[in-house]
Amino acid sequence: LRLENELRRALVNEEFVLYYQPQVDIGSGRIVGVEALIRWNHPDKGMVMPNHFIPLAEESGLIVPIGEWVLRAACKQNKTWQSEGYAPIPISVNLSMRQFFQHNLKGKIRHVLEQTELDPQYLELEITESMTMDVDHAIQSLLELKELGVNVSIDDFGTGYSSLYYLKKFPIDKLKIDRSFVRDIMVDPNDAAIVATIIAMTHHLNLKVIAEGVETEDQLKFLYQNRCNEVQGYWFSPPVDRLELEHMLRYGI
Ligand code: G
Ligand code: G
Ligand code: MN
Ligand code: NA
Repeated sequence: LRLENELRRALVNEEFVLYYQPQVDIGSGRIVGVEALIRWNHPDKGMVMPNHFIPLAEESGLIVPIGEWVLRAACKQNKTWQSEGYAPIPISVNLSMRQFFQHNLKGKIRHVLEQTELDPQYLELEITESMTMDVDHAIQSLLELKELGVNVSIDDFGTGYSSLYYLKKFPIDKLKIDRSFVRDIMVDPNDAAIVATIIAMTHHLNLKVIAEGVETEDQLKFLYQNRCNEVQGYWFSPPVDRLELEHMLRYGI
């Protein structure tokens, strides 16, 4: 209960901050997107990583107001970058299950877009496969998001409930290949085959694809040869604070 109360206080005192990890176009090396990732700048403990508080936030329901804070902060920051003259790029925000299924998700997101004046095409929402298990509900929610004009990607693709059924049924834009597959592409032929096949499939289905967790040049080469559009990972940059991200937006990675 103490952590839960601390999370409530953190919301009130605005102790959360966003970090940003660049998403890179594999052909040009340019930053074509950023993923917003929450951190907790705790008054005593310093910067606390999300795996230390997101699970409790999800259990307690606090993930809904925290997620709303993330959404608003990400949209606001992206709008600010555009006003400052940076080339417009989409910002990705992770949605939790509870957020995805909350009442009037569309209205809430529309409200944030209106408040921050961010063009919806520059917001991407990441959902996970587990959120698509209730197929009809998921399709309904996704259609509402599409009506807003935002983009939707499936995060950690390949690790969850993997029905190929929804890939043609669901109005999504992009798959994010989970880093557990990318990690071993150079050592495990099965993982190499899985990654190559996911990429080929996205091209046939007219979806975009990004590989997560790229840490080596060999992995990058493999992904390039297999026609992956975009990459994200420590090879380019870990998640960084606003100032470091702005430096990369200006001068490249
Ligand atoms: O860098 P990283 O340690 O940031 O993230 C760890 C985990 O926390 C990832 O699975 C990521 O999806 C999750 N996470 C990070 N930021 C958010 C957020 O804003 N909302 C939700 N729901 N999950 C997040
Ligand atoms: O689950 P999700 O993809 O939303 O969260 C992204 C998580 O992956 C964050 O914790 C981020 O710090 C981490 N991450 C990003 N790039 C890499 C990488 O190259 N290697 C590893 N091991 N983790 C990464
Ligand atoms: Mn993600
Ligand atoms: Na992921």
